[in-house]
Amino acid sequence: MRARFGGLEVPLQAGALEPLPGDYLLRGGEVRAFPPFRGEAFFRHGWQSWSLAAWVDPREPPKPLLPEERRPQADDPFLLEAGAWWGSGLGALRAPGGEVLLLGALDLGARVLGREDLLLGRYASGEGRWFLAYGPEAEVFAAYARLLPRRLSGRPPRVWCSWYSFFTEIGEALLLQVLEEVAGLPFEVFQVDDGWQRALGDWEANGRFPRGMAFLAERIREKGLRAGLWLAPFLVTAESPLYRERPEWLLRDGEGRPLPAGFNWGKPLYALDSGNEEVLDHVAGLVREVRAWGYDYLKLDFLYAAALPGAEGEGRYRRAMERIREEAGDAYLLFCGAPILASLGLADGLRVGPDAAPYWDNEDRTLWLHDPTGPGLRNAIRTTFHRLWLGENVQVDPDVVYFRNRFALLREEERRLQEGMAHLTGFKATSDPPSWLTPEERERLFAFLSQDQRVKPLGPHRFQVGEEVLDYGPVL
Ligand code: 9PG
Repeated sequence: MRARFGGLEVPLQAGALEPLPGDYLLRGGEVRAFPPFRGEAFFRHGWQSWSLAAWVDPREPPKPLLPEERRPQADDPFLLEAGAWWGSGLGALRAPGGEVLLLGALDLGARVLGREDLLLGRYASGEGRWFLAYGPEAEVFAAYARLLPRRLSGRPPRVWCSWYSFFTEIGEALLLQVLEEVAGLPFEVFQVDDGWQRALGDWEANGRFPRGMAFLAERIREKGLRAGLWLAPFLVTAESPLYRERPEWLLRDGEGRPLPAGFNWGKPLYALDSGNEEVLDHVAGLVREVRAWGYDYLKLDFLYAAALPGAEGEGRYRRAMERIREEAGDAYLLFCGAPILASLGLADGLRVGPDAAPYWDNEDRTLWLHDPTGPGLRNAIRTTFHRLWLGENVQVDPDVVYFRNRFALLREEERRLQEGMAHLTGFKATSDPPSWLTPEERERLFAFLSQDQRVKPLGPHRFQVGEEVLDYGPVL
């Protein structure tokens, strides 16, 4: 079997082959495409928001991400443990002339291996459809994206989020103060992040929110803002009351042990079994409750937990998220730590990279732990940049921009690149409390929120953004 793209012939192994206008549709549980050129770079697409998406050297095998405990929250563990370059859902090879051969799954649960001489696509179970295209990078990625689910409504929101300045150290008094400070800046959403809940799995206000979460939502709405709330609905730790009270709700491995879901907040993480109807009722009840409190912007985080152990769990994940989507009605749902392709059509907003941080890179983690998923602008920009092609399917969230110099180690060019990502995607957020800003910084935040800059591509990595030219090449 062969696919023909102008003068280029690509030998294939697949169950079936059908020409689409200009491209091809393949079928099969496993398909192979043998490029008639040596692939100079492989586009490896990480599984979820924080997982690496980048062009890599197919001749240099990936280094194992450390520590092992973090793998389940860094990527589909299979992709990290295979010892070769595997990606989630799609993969592409760049030809010496710069053209790109892309193999992308059209059904859930797919992985793609890339070598200089091969693209191999495999569904974790059963058969499925594949898209194959060759041509200029932007065109083949856009053609693939057109075949994926879409959900786009209105312009992306402008968000103040508590995480990147206060982390879990939030409370009612502090947030009411910031709420006063943000008046006069054109935000639309005031989003309370991690730190309000009693424990993972125990989604009631803790002692630092003495008047409860509905009270805070009312104060936010009085200011003309939408109230936003963070939840990690499928995550628990061994200290969560749910862990003891509902042991049958835990996702378990073949030997009956709770399946490791990562390590964070100094503790091992576990997942609720999203295939269990009672778990879905519980999560739907949670969404109903926070909506009744007055929150209509929900940041649903660590969602990969509902899809573990990896690609195998994507169908189960999607059914769970469909249930949440139904329950949430017209609330804005921002998915985070979320399997990317399995979230399309359900999420309003989707985080497409690692967390921003007020520094460029944590070099120990990059160098010794081979971990491109940790917080830092370098990691956030690199992976987000490689997912901008999803911008017609979902509002892509590049994470927050920093305007403050207080408690920050960023250079001017680094800030500008991150601010540029917000202009490229239209998704504008910050965690800066206005009282931490100098008058000039506040001016800049005001301009950021109130003016949409015109974006003009000047090359594959260069953009004119308003008056500035930004070059992302060196970061990628
Ligand atoms: C709250 C935070 C913020 C943030 C989210 C998410 O890989 N990790 O260990 C890892 C931990 C936390 C994390 C991202 C990755 O942050 O992205 O915006 O909501 O949770 O705890």
